[in-house]
Amino acid sequence: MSIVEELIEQLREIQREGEAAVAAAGGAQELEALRVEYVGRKGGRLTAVLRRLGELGQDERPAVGAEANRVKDALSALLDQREAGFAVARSGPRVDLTLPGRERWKGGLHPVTQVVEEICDIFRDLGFTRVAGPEVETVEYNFSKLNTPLDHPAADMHDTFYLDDGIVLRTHTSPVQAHVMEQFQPPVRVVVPGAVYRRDPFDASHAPAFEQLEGLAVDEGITFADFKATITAFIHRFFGGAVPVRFRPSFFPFTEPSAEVDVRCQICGGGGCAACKHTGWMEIMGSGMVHPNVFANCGYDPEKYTGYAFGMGPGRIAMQRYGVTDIRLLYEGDMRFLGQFS
Ligand code: 2U9
Repeated sequence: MSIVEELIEQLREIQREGEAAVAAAGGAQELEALRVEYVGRKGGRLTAVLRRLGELGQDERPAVGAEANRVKDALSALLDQREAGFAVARSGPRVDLTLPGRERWKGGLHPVTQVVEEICDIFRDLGFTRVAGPEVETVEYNFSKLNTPLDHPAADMHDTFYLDDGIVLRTHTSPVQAHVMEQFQPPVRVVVPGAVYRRDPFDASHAPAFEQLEGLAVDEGITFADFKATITAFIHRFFGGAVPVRFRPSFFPFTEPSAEVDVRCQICGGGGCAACKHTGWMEIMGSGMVHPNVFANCGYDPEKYTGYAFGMGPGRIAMQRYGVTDIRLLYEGDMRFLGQFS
C-alpha cells in the first residue's frame, strides 16, 4: 500500500469513527470535545494526518489534501447539526414559527341591537331621552290605561302570556310611557326600546318575543305637523338622503288620528319586488296623536297637552335593511348568521 493510499484510508477511518462518536454524543460539551479531537487545528486527528503531507511528493499532496478537506467538512457539518439540536432542546418547548396565527374572536353587537342604537342616537339628537321599564306588567298598564279594554277587538292582536291574575308579559313598551307620564310633567320626549311578548307562533314572520322601540312627545301645542316633521327627519337620517316617506291613515286605540308610516322600498327603489309585496313601499312604523283618554288615564290634562307617539320593530327594520326573509334567524343565536354583522 502506498503512503497516499494509507493516508486516505486513515482519513476515511477518522470519518467513520467521528460520525459514530458524534451520533452517540449525549450533550453539547461532549460535542465540543469531539470537535477538538477530530477537526481541531492543534492536535486534532485530521491535523495529525495532514502533518504527514511532507512525506509525499508534490504531485501526491493534492489528492490527500482534498480528501482531508472533504472529511473535515463532513464532520464539521455533522457537529453543527447536532449542536443546533441541543441548542433547541435547551431553549425549552419547540415553537413552530411558521404556523398561521390564531385569529382573535371579536365580539359584536347583534344586528337588532345595532339598529336600536342607531335609532336612539338619532332621536337623542332630536331631543329624546332613552328610558327602559319592566317587562312584566299589569293588565292596567299594558291595556286599560292605553285606552284598550280587554274586550276591545284591538286587544286580540295583543294576546299575551298571563303570569298571574292581572299580571302579563308586556305586549308593547307603551306601559313604560304611561309610567313616565305619571312621574314627569311635560314637556316629555322619550324613546323606549325593549323586548315585548305576544302569543304568536314562531314562524318566518312572527316571534313570541321580539324587540320594539316606541317614542312619545308631549307638550303644550304639539301638532300633527310637528309629528310629521320629526318622523320625516328621523327617516331621512336613518335611511339616508331625502327618501320618499308617506303617512297612511290607520287605527290604534291609543292614538287619534293614527297613521302608518311607509318609506320607499330600500330593496327595489320603488319598482316593486317581493320584499315590498310589489307596492314599492316598506311599512316601518305605526304612529299618531296620543288619544285624550290616554292622557287622562296617566294624569295629564287632555285640554292642555297634546303629543304624538310611534312604535316600530327594529327586527323588522334590520330584516328590510339586510334582506333577511326569516325573522327566526334574528332570535336563534346562530353564530354563522350573527357573525356576518360584527
Ligand atoms: C302611549 C301612547 C301612545 C305607541 C304606538 C304604534 C302606533 C305601533 C307597532 C309598530 C310595530 C308595534 O312593534 S310593532 O308591532 N306600534 O303601531 N305604537 S302608536 O303609542 C303610544 C304609546 C304609549 C302612552
